[in-house]
Amino acid sequence: MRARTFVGMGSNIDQPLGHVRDALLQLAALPSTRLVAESSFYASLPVGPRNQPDYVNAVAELNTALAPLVLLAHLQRIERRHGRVRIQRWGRRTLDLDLLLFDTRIISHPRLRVPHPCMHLRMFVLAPLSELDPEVLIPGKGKAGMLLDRLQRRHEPTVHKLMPPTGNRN
Ligand code: ROI
Repeated sequence: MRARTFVGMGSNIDQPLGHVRDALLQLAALPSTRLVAESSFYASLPVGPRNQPDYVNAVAELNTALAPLVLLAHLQRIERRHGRVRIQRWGRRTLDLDLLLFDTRIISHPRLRVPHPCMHLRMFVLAPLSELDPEVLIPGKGKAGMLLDRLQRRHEPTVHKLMPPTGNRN
């Protein structure tokens, strides 16, 4: 069985756009997986400590035959290839890949929680996700587009579109 999954990407050091672009190519090359769509690239203010550079964020839609924990292991391997080191909790990073959604499954495992906790509260996730599919359901929370509208009515915008997708789809 194949699953529709969404992966969030974020980077804020060491040429962030380059990290996110490369990550898209590496996602497209995963076994038993197709890169179905990629969002625009967004610039976003840091959530968490403010004394760090702005982020570049994007979301990729994948269609995969991999199991969630296998996909997670691939994402972590890609992060390591980008020299991912945790300098500080909630601090700057070369590349962060988050498994946001896996069909409409709710996964609660010591190494993986899906939907990604807090994704429904973060404009840097909801803006690119809604661009791909505003109707996509975040189980237990609602549709991405509706959640983004709600956030935008209550808060100043913290994200803006930087550039359109690169067209890596296969
Ligand atoms: N803030 C933004 N804007 N984008 C991110 O990808 C991001 N990732 C994180 C924390 C540190 C929570 N803040 C972020 O992990």
